Amino acid sequence: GYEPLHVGGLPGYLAGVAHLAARLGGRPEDWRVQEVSDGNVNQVFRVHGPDGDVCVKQSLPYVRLVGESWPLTLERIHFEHLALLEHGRHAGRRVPEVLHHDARLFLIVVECLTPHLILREGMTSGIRYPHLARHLADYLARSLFFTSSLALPAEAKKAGVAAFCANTAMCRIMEDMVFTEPYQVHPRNRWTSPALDGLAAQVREDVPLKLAASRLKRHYLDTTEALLHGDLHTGSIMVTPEDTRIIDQEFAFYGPMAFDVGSLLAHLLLNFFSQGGHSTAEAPRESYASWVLETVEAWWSSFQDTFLRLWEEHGHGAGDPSALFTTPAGRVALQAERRAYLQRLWEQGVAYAGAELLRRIFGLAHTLDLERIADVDRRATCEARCVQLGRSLLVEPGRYRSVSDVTAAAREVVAG
Ligand code: SR1
Ligand code: MG
Repeated sequence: GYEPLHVGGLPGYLAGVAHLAARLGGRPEDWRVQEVSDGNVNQVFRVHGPDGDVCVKQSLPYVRLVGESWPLTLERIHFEHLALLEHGRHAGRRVPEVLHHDARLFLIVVECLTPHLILREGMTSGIRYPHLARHLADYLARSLFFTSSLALPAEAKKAGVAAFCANTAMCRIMEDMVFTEPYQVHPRNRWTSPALDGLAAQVREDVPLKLAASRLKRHYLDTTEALLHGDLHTGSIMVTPEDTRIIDQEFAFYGPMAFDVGSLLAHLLLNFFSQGGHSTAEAPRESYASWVLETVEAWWSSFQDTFLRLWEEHGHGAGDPSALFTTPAGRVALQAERRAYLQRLWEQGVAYAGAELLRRIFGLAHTLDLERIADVDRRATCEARCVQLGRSLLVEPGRYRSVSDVTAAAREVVAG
């Protein structure tokens, strides 16, 4: 019964779902449908009616970025639906409200986020978001903590792992594109300009780098710590100056918390490095670039505070050790253990951030922060900076004990 929907067919479909028709108001002929597909894999439409609007997202049987030559299973929308519900329970309005799920057509309908922009667009245009760091920290801490064994009984945690274990096609994309393809000659790889040919070749010959990437791939494959977003970059976040919403959960699965941490860190750094390419004498970007790094620091600091508070208040899961530490000395040991947990998460996140930075330069999926830099040489300079820091983060994450170690290194890379 599956068929991909088109602009012309959507009003007829939505008219058959009473609560969506009521939300839109008026008659189907009055509804305006716009295709707004922006991500790499699915198709997305906004539908506007006289009384309201909705957003329709549907799986295609292939990767949209590439086309029918790269077939992809349709099930990803079910995992996105499940993840939206689960993360919505913990992070509330940081994720969009689900209005409808159609298992036959492999589609979901969610609230339309208006007047939100994709964060990557906003940051590439130099817009500041004063609440971004706190909102991202809150979303990430809640979505990870409440789906982990720190909060859940063993049975519930294992049921969660089982519910998402079949999102294998999407995990396979990441396994290949993040941890493997950038380190070999591969037909999907591409980069901006011949100026990067030498760096790409160095990456393929770099034994410590390839060992670090392959170890991280095993960590990604073998860890079921929490329900991840699974593709948490600035293109999966929609914002206004007041609001922050996390979208595009089609890669959701139980994996290492550090994968989400590292992905977000990488894309904030990538935007920082792109600012040099957008800077002009009339509109310099130094101050904006500093804001980006301040946001990184504020985000991680707020994440730690929130995660520790959640652990203190809701740490009743099978993996929480607090019942063993009831004496005053025990409480001190427990606090140290919690800080060590976050330190390990940070350093693993640093390594994942390194892998993400590298694959966004040499792999198939690039980002508009860098692609919008019109001058190819300036762009290649920014990209080489991503590679320089990315390699160091991936090979020597232990050098970056704190978030300020990373932001200082990013500044040093730019200063040369
Ligand atoms: C086929 S392109 C897939 C990439 O786009 C998504 O945003 C993910 O990052 C994935 O690696
Ligand atoms: Mg996406």
